[in-house]
Amino acid sequence: MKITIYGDRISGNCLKVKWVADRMGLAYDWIDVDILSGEAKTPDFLKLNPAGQVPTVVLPDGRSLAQSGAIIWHFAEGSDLIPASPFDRAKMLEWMFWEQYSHEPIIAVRRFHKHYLSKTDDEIDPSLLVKGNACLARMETVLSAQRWFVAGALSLADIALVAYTRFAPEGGFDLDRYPAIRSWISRVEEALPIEP
Ligand SMILES: N[C@@H](CCC(=O)N[C@@H](CS)C(=O)NCC(=O)O)C(=O)O
Repeated sequence: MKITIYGDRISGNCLKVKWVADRMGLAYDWIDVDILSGEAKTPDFLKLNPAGQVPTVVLPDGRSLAQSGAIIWHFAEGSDLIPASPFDRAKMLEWMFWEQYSHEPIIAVRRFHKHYLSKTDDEIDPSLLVKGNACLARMETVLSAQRWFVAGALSLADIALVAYTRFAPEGGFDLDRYPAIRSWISRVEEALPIEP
């Protein structure tokens, strides 16, 4: 029995799960769930994940798991994607929680409104651009001094953060302003590897 991953490739949260599953060499079936047409809210899907969201995975024993951060932690347990030292593991979680609370709700949301809902800049909350650039500036400062977010090596923190950062231009964010971020994106893409 394989793992089943329910996901939509337009979603960075789903891609995090795919990349970690691929990096770990896990056998899985990928089921496309079109979030734009409401497939995550059908009665059948809600039985798998009552929150009506992807990514959702069903493990070979039938148990299901949601939330990209929880899934990638489960998939990567015991691997080099999770640092060995307790402090570094906690630091990795610090970045992953920051991504979910302060980065994804801004950069991914602006991308969704601009790129997928085709809203003009005037129709999008102007604070998203300001806050998104503040996030990117924070990352740029860190990545100007180090190659990876935690413990000198690729970890789940980089994977969580790269997912929507590499899509930031679709949200109207100019990554040419952030050369250290651009180099880091290339490093993460090469290390995983990520298909273009
Ligand atoms: N914090 C969750 C976010 C899950 C989420 O918001 N999923 C979106 C796609 S990125 C979704 O399923 N949207 C469909 C909907 O709400 O109908 C995670 O990291 O997995």
